Amino acid sequence: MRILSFIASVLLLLTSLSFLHGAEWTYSGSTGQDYWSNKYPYCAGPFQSPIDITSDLLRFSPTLRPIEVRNYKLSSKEQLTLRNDGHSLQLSLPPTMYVSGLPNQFTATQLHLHWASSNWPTGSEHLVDSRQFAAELHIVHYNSDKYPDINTAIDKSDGLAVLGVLIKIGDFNPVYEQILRFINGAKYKNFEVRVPGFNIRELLPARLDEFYRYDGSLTTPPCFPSVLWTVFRNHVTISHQQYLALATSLVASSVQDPEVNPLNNNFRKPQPIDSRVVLVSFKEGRGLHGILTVSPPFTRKRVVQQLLAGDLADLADEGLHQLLPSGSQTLQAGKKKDPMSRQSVTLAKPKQQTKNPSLWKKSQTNCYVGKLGMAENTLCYTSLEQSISHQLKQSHLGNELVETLKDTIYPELNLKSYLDCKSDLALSTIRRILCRHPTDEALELDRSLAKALVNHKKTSVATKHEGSRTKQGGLSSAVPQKPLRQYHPHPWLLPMEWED
Ligand code: 3TV
Ligand code: ZN
Repeated sequence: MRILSFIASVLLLLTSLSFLHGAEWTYSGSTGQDYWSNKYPYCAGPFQSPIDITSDLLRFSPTLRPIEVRNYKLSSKEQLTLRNDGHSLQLSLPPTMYVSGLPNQFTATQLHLHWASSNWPTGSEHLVDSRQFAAELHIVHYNSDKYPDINTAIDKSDGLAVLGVLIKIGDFNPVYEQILRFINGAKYKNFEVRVPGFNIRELLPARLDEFYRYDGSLTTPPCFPSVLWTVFRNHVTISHQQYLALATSLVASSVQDPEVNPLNNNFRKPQPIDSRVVLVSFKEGRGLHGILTVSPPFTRKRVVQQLLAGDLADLADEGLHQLLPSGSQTLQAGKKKDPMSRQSVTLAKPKQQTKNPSLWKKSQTNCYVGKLGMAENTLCYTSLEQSISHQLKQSHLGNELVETLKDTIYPELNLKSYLDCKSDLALSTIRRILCRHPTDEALELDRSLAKALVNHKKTSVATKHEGSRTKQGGLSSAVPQKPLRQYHPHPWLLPMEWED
């Protein structure tokens, strides 16, 4: 008897110690999102989610295939598990459900929700034109062509695909009620309740062919950049009462925990865009100004080829603007006919660095992060450049190597990334390529770009190594009067033979 009561006391002590230790991570307080990267370095890395989907990031892509959901209509005989995991309300999904219309087949594993509080119904993770919605549904899938299960896929660059549905408060939603009516059975952390199957398709908006697509991450720790995001353009509604049920019924702590924390405000704030673009499957603007078409691959290639070959007169007349990012800052033209005078230009925003760049790996859709790979895949340039430069500076390898990388590898990575519609082309890359052609045209083009970079310098606080700086720190022209050193073009920078 004594032994039993001793064991019981030890167990009790251990349980209370786990309370003292507290949750691994939370959305606010000392383990809140600002501190996630202390334990989960990817959370401060590149290509994080969610993002604010603003119109300057959008590129229409006619090649995006509509999402097709398969076996989403579940029989009511099928039993699903609704669980409070302390961070969200999660519903398990059977492996018969999958999506196609993506680069691989992705099998469903779970869905969950993000929301805010009862008095402030703005808890979506993705924002559209800086507008936050009441809540957001995520249906998580893993790449079942390549990986046997979610646990294997979760940290792989092409591992996950999440469908995001923006939720507004409006009409009562009978399909969301299929979940919400069981919410009280999942009141405390780790509580779960059985839910009969229903038609999961009806949780989604009617149109599955209109969406935003970008490469991102888990929005929760460990924040792996392994998610191909599809956020549907059209929202769904739930009633105010349904929203209140979500915002007020759940507790983030376990039933034994003396501290009772409401489970709400479980949304991550928008993350830096990191030179990414957001592809859109639809063209008509709905108050979205300036959805820019991705120039056809052929045009992109031709213009890049002209730039590499130094065919700059034509480029100045009609082509260079097609390389440039679009958006808020306007490039001032040189004296001659200026292709940029009618264009707006968005300049890359400052990037974050991960605490542990050595952990980086090939990111979601063909973007390599923190690792130089001679793969034919697109390499995401800006964050890569920053992480490598940062690492080299830390390891005292000196500027020479950084400069060589800037001259050779980074421009190539940026071009590849741009040609694959994953990012805009950094102005500094165009200027570095112009450097190779010390002609009048190059000089003139470069002056316009220099102005753009000056503006960029003024607005950017963190991108210290971007652009060409003199030793005194002033901005120099990218086109030297005489080449500073003999230039042997890297083979990658020779005019390419394009396949179409
Ligand atoms: F895979 C997930 C997500 F994509 C998971 S599973 C567990 C991660 C350790 C998750 F909890 C999520 F919240 C997301 S999300 O990026 O869709 N929010
Ligand atoms: Zn989520």
